[in-house]
Amino acid sequence: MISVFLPQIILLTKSIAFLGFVLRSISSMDSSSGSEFDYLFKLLMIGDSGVGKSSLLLSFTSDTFEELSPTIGVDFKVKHVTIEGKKLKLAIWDTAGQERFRTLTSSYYRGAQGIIMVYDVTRRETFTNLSDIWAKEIDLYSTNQDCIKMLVGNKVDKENDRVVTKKEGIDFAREYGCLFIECSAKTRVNVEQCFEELVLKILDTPSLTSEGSTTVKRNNIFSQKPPASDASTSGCC
Ligand SMILES: Nc1nc2c(ncn2[C@@H]2O[C@H](COP(=O)(O)OP(=O)(O)OP(=O)(O)O)[C@@H](O)[C@H]2O)c(=O)[nH]1
Ligand SMILES: [Mg+2]
Repeated sequence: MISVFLPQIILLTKSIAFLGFVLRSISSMDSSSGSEFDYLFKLLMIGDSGVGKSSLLLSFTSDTFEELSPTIGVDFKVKHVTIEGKKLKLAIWDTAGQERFRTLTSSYYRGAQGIIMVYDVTRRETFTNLSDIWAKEIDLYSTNQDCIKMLVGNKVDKENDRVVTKKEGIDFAREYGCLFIECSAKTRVNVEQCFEELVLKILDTPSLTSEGSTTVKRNNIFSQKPPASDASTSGCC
């Protein structure tokens, strides 16, 4: 009997551990950098497994590049930045690209002001899946009509293996109304620019920064509603 429920029990245990990790991350960030900020933005990273979402996030938040395991469910990091004199708290959700987590990750689109769609310039299917899968996911699950999308072609350090041209990226971004950048989590080329350009565009969009939007202004992240999917039952991490 127990063996029937064993996978659910494992997932529940992992979920509780993940929730604890999230709360610890948030509180440690707050205590180290102060809780003062002008805006809290929720950013979401999506794209096929292996395109480098977690590596980009690590590169951005910790200036490091290391071999990572595929993300299980979702991961979460906070980064404080000051842009154009505004103190910003970025809550960045890094989703798993593997299909088996799709129902779980779909609930994390809610309330995001920015969505980063990542593909691997050396793997064409990760590019074609942008229109086949990821743009459709955004249409279905994003709740912010004016949410800013950023298309990111990652792994440009592997120029010899490139199969998706820069022009194809630009054309896609134009068609889908996204910002666009090519970068490398490994060499850190354009990594900061990627997040900075996205945030600048969010700051430039009144509906995303005005009172009454889902942006939390001068407030604590604990007052923000958690994603619709309850991490304690979703099997994340
Ligand atoms: N050469 C190179 N390798 C990279 C780069 N970014 C990521 N990788 C490698 O690509 C592989 C996948 O990276 P991840 O960051 O785990 O990919 P992911 O998109 O988070 O994958 P999932 O969590 O499964 O969705 C790892 O072996 C990374 O070391 C990059 O810019 N250049
Ligand atoms: Mg990952």
